Amino acid sequence: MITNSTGLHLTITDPPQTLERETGLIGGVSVVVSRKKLKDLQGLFADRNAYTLLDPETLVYSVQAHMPVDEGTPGGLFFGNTIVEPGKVGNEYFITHGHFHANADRAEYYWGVKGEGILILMDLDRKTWGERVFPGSLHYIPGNVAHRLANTGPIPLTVGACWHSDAGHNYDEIDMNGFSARLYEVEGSPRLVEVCR
Ligand code: PAN
Ligand code: ZN
Repeated sequence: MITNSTGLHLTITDPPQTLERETGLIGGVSVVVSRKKLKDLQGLFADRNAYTLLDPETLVYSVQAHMPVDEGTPGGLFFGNTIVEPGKVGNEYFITHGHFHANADRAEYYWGVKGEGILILMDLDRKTWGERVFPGSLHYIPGNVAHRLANTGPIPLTVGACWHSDAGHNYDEIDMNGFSARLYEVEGSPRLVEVCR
């Protein structure tokens, strides 16, 4: 929805959207929701055996996005949240798919709302590192850096995000080559473990 401001001269209205501070959820118009279950994330987790033993209908994460302009519009912004459920496949925490942006130099902000996790980042040299996510954490994701969330806690991890409407998503690179490290629970704590290729 693009507001045509000419009809608004001297009016005072409620905003078309709301943001619930406690939950990070967006209410109002132009909000799209997507959900990823285990069955939608084939090949994402390292332990294929553990994956096949889990219920394919298990929800892994959901995304709410407020998209006031068409995807691909230069100069606009999208605002959303991701909720990653608690869980593991083998010793690997539940994660989002992860992506570079299709317009690779587009940056993004994430911030922690609820729960605890790790934001996993990888640059074009395939160097991978993590930032702890917690309520109040703020994360600047530079352009050309792939990003993925992992829930390392016992409750759903809610993370807010704001990104360019012409950023797009490049999932192919991650489908082909993955991240160079995976986040496992090792001796009770999250650890990034380099992937042998
Ligand atoms: C986020 C992500 C969201 C889901 O809104 O799209 O966390 O992750 P995947 O897109 O990797 O499945 C974002 O980074 N947008 O650019
Ligand atoms: Zn992104």
